[in-house]
Amino acid sequence: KSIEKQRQKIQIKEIDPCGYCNMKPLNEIVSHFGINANDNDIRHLGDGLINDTYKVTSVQAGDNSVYVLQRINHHIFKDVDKLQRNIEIVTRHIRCRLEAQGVKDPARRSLRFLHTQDTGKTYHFDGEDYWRMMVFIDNTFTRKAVTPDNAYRTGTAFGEFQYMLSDITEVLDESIPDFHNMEFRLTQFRDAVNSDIAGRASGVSDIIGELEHRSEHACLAERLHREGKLPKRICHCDTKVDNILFDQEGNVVCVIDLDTVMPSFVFSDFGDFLRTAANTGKEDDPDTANVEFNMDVFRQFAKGYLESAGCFLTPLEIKLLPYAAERFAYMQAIRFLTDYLNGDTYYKTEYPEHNLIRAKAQFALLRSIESKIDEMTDHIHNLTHV
Ligand code: GN1
Ligand code: MG
Repeated sequence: KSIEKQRQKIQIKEIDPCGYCNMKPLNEIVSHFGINANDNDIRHLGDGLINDTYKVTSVQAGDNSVYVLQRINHHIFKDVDKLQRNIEIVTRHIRCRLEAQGVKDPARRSLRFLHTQDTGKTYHFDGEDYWRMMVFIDNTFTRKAVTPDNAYRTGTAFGEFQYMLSDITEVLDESIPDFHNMEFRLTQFRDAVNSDIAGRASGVSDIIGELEHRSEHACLAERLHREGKLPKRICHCDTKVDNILFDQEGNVVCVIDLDTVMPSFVFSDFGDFLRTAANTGKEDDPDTANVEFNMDVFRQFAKGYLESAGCFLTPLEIKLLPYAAERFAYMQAIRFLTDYLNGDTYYKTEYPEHNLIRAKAQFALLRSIESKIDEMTDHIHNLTHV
């Protein structure tokens, strides 16, 4: 039933043909990639907040292929050339691995980007905006909600994604520098507290104190890395359930949304998924009594993740998976509160206290996670004996 709903949602979004973006005719844009499309064969797709996305049906004789066109948000991803280089390396590597394993239909299991005819690059710059095109993977669906079952499948998918990338020899760039660097996020936070540009710091001294109190523990990964005990690996860094394409039977087909793929601690993928998916409340729940850490989702996600990633993780990485959940609730509380103190310049807000409400909800989630660390540790131990 939920697949049917998703399908209806996708169809509704695809109704409105969309010939222009930012006053630019989109069929002119796609022609740089060698694709011919009429205005009404280009439609809005999905509801991403960062990039603008369109579905394009080619009208070329002999080619009724379907593609995805995206305008890349280069205010967030400032170096598009490096961004696309990362994505090309990763998708090529995954495809080679899948081909070597002899999996059925490797072309559907990894994103494929088109090259422009003029520069041969996988993006087109029109003097103002950056565009890219990829092949549309048909008969797949995204899901918004997390159940223990899709948490398990999502865990195996993100674990396998990391596993397939664990032997890449090229060095990838950070498409957003210091994106998941906790020490850097704390520096930004402390700068915001000290400059107090919006005059909001005195009203939130309690939560500032609570977060400061936990700051050393939150930076454990950075310290272990400096001591040479914890590696960085290629991670997805935006592990939401809606960044996975499922088929009609609920099997995982492909991991998408690769903009934030970069070197990070494996905790990024494990922790950020649980931060979003294992919260019984909303990310911005005004009633923190709704917010709790859902252990069923944790158990299923951890099981799936370890089944596919357990083979390459070090014992220390495995042992610290419960810390990963803490780290990301903490990091997001810091990021929301920083934005509140800066006068709401990064995240879109719907009302003046929105970022503070978000920070408080993330802090409530953190408290719940803290109360379950022992239970989580036991579960990981039972799965792996680490
Ligand atoms: C941003 O809007 P969304 O879900 O793509 C942010 C994430 C945060 C998230 C919090 C590039 O992601 O890191 O976890 O908001 N992405 C960026 O809701 O900053
Ligand atoms: Mg997405």
